[in-house]
Amino acid sequence: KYTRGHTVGLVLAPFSGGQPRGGVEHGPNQLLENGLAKQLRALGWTVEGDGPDAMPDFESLRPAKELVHGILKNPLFVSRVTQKIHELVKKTCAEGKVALTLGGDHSIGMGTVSGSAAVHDNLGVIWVDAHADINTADTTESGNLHGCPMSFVMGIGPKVEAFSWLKPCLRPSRIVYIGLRDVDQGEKRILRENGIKAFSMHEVDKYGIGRVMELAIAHLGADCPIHLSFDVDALDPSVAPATGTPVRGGLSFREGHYICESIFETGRLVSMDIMEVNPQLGADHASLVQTIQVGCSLVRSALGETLL
Ligand code: 5AB
Ligand code: MN
Ligand code: MN
Ligand code: MN
Repeated sequence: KYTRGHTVGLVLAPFSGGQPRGGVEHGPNQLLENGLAKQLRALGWTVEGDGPDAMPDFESLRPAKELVHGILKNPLFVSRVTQKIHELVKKTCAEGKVALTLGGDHSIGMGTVSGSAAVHDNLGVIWVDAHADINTADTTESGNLHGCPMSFVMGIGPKVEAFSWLKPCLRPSRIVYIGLRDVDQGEKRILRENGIKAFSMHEVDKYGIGRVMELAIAHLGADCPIHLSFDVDALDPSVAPATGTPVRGGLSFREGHYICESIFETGRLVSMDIMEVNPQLGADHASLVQTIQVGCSLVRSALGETLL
């Protein structure tokens, strides 16, 4: 069912409220403009959700008055948007389609992971990122919710009133990280205390990406559905420069694609995010084009392009 010849349901998430930099809300539009839907059709997929009026306008969900919870920025706005994304991903998955969410900032992951987990029992999440995105309302030093989605879907840390709709839906053993290299002290403690599997860049260097993917997939188990959340800042900034929080020493072009190919090979990719493409960042037009093209090409690899 999750192989070429079946259906991809696009979920467009033009949202930047989980972090302070403008531009990331144009990610979905730019990925589509670059021909993503057409490219996936060329691979044999039926693609839905890229019609002329498909782009949602989340501005209407911006609350007149925000709730206050410590230093968290826009909690109610992020909550409303991610709840909407949750419903869309859940519906798409329930219809047996691969839910492909185009971000937008990574706070959207609250909606995509919870939406997919609502349909797929025993979901395993592969989170490819320079960052662990597992801060709680207590540990975050920035207050940016794109650094928090994992703790929110796990239900760890203090309850945040705005997010009462979001029920804990992901156990620590169902998570594998790849590409980490900028993890906050509080996050390191959370990873350690919960025994969460993480292949940082150190392990990628040590074992090579081939072995890392064998271990990652083995950790999740031989027959679980898989959600891939790919933050383009996992890639080295020389490969994906147009993103809000670049960190040097990242995945190479091939390592990023190898991750996607390995997950496609399992035949168990049920949902995917491509996040944090910010067309307004990067030094020049060329870095923008490069980043958008690499985003499209990661998705194509996850949906079967590079395997013969
Ligand atoms: B991204 C940081 N840990 O919490 C924080 O880009 C960075 O979705 C978060 O991975 C980066 O603000 C969030 C310092
Ligand atoms: Mn992220
Ligand atoms: Mn990141
Ligand atoms: Mn980022």
